[in-house]
Amino acid sequence: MTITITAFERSPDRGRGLARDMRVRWALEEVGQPYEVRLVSFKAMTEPAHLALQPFGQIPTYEEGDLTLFESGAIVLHIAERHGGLLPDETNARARAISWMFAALNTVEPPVFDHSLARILERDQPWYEQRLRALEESIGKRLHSLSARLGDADWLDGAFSAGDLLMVTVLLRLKSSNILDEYPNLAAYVARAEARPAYQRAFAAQLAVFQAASSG
Ligand code: GTB
Repeated sequence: MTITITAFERSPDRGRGLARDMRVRWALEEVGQPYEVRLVSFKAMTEPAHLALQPFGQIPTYEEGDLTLFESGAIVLHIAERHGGLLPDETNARARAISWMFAALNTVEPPVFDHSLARILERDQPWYEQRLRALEESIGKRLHSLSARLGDADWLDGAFSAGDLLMVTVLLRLKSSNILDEYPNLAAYVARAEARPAYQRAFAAQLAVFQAASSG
């Protein structure tokens, strides 16, 4: 059955792989599932056809036969459950990998995402510097704990899993700041993940969308 996901027709990240279709593309590449991409404009995202797939008018979505999913974390979990390679077989190890998926999205992503939004949208506010410092403090707390847990391991809990995939997509948002430099093991963790052939294929595919839009 054909898998179709949605992505920005023109991603504001200019092909840096920061929009949330990237994690879905990467998961599909890791498990070797081919997929098609339907590019949507900001206008189309507000229209009924897209809202029927994604009630909040966002990307990504996932369609496979009569199954439609939204929320990138749920989509990655679905892919990991249906195909081998992203979750361990052993029950407890599998549950721990899923804990890391939730940790990435619920514990680490919120301050990281708010920080990147603040840098884009709140620069002109009189309280900008104060807000940035507060967010950096929150991020620092999370990264300190994550770095301590990772130690000198390659991945968070044994083999590379969907937990690592989501965590790395979150940490990648920090690349344009110098925040990760303070945590060499986390910077190496991100680099290790970026070197995975599946990541590189996914990155190239989303970059090609930006390049095509720029040349058209
Ligand atoms: N919780 C949802 C999920 O995980 O699927 C959140 C989805 C989401 O935030 N989608 C964003 C979106 O559709 C795109 S990824 N936004 C439009 C809207 O809400 O109206 C977030 C994003 C946007 C831009 C950049 N960037 O330019 O760097 C990076 C990430």
